[in-house]
Amino acid sequence: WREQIAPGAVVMHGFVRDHGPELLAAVNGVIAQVPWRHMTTPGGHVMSVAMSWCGNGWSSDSRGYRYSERDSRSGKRWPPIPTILMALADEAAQQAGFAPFVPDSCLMNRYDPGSKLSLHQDKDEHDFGSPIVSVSLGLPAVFQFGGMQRSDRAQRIPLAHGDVVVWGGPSRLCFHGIMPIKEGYHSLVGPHRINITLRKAL
Ligand code: MD5
Ligand code: FE
Repeated sequence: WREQIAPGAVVMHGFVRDHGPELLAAVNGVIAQVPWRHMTTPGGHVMSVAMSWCGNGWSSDSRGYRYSERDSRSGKRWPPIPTILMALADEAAQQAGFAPFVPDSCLMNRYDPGSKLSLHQDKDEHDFGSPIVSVSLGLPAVFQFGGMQRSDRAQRIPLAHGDVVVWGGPSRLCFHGIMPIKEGYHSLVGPHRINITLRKAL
């Protein structure tokens, strides 16, 4: 079922529940080329979440966060976004009421038990008019969904394997985070939660 949790924010429960194996195969294809890595924040902290990406890639260093077409070390483009993810992003965005969506960037987050993502805003994309489509696989999570101010009270939204959330309109710039993941094992994904976000970044 579908749940609107704020203007522009739609949770599509179980939207990709039947496509786990294909989605995981797409993730593993990217991981083979861009192995999971723990990034250091501009503040010098190593993140508990491991990341990989395709399309326009993500990087974080002492100068801040940036998207780029190429791996600055090898000079090569990051791998392309798998077709199944392009199709899913467009389908979910349109069903949530947004215009056809052609993402150019795909960030993948792997959470092991105990990993968390602190409250933050996504504001490094150049285009805030496009939504972000987020896909949850594997272990469940509790999503914190706040307001435009860090201090705004956050709702707690459970996210399960196969859930898709479309974040657009006024919700696009809300503070959000992921509570520490509980110990567990998912039959397809193992002892992890994987989140895939599709974005128009550049
Ligand atoms: C996750 N990832 O579950 C989340 C899903 C990230 C990140 O937060 O930055 O990689 S995306 C959730 C999201 C995106 C854009 C806006 C809002 C939430 N929001 O307004 O709440 O790994
Ligand atoms: Fe985020």
